[in-house]
Amino acid sequence: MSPLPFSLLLRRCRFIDHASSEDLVDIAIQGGQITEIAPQLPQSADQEIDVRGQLVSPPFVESHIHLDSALTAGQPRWNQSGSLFEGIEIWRDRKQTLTLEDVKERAIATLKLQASQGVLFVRTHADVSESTLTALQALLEVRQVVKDWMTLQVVAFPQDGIYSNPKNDVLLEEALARGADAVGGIPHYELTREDGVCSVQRIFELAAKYDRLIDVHCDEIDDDQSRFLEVMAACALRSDLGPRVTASHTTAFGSYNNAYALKLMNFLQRTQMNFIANPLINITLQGRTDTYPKRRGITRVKELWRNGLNVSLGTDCIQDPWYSLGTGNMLEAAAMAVHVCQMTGVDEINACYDMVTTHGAKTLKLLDGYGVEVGKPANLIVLDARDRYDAIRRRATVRYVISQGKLLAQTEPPATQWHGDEM
Ligand code: 17E
Ligand code: FE2
Repeated sequence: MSPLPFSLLLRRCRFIDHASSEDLVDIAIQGGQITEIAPQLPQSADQEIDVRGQLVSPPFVESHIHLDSALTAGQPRWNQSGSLFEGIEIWRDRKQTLTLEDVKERAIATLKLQASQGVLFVRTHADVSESTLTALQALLEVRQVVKDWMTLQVVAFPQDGIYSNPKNDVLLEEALARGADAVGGIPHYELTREDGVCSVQRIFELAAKYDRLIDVHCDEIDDDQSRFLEVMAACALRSDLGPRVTASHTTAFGSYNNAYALKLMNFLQRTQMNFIANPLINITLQGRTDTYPKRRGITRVKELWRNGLNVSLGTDCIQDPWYSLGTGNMLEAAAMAVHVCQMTGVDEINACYDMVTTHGAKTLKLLDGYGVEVGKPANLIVLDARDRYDAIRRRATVRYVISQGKLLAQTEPPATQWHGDEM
């Protein structure tokens, strides 16, 4: 009896875990799963792709983006100061005109842009401090629409604070009842420090009540006195929820004095919580009130990573009130982290690649659903690169994107024709 053909066979793959080896493998896919990985598989398949020694990696994970505001830059006006707070004010005006169609169209266009560049897992924030909950409802619907090619998580994010308006607490809870995957918050933007502390406690209470993950915009400010991360750490320790908790941005950590930062780092290690840095955005939003020397305004990525904490990187924005640029390419975020966090050693560059793949998967709790291994769902990408370092250095093109066993997108790398003199 002849062996069953596979639905998809990738020939001559360079496996990311041993990219330096010259041994190439074939990867066989059937029924949406990876069924075999071995050199020169003798069987045939419905579709075969010769990868010609290019790098096979698990897909990119976008652990932090705001899909509700993506592709709105300039509406109703441009951010002149470049600050976070002007961005929040512009968005407050823009969000009055949201419709389900408007949010869904922009979110799906952004997800396609990211998927075509190898992103198959996304965590988006949805602003729930808006009385109709349009952004949240639209993104919950998008989660369903894209589920056959993209896994989307939605965080209920009260952009204006939980206590700035008495309705916001009710809206946040309603968002969880409707099915948001995680509870968010913004303690540094609450009216008082006490409100900020209460907001963190409320987020943990809601996460326990609805059994959801936590992802808080925490201390996204250059104020060295903004210390809500310690409150998150205390709540994580007391609730034992640590691995289900994420602190996003935490840029004030870059401004804390070293004595405090050292003490805090020890507490954080005990929590096992996750961190997300958004280097493209925070290198532009922060430091705006400094003259010179001007702070970088990014959290202590290298130190968190060296201390064994899980750190991933997000894009945060694509053409919105906070950032008018953006391509959705995770290698751009990784390359910016290499520069801004001075992670230029080869092991550090490789770690920045892991921060947009495996570390993001850990933050999103993808668990056994992620990774290029026999028995796992067939989600993988092929990059025009030799290894992780090469991929980041050249912002390598993602040649093929395989999602749930099927070829989803394919891109040719740019090719130059040299017309000058031969030398
Ligand atoms: N909202 C916020 O509070 N911080 C950000 N970086 C963005 C939106 C993009
Ligand atoms: Fe954000």
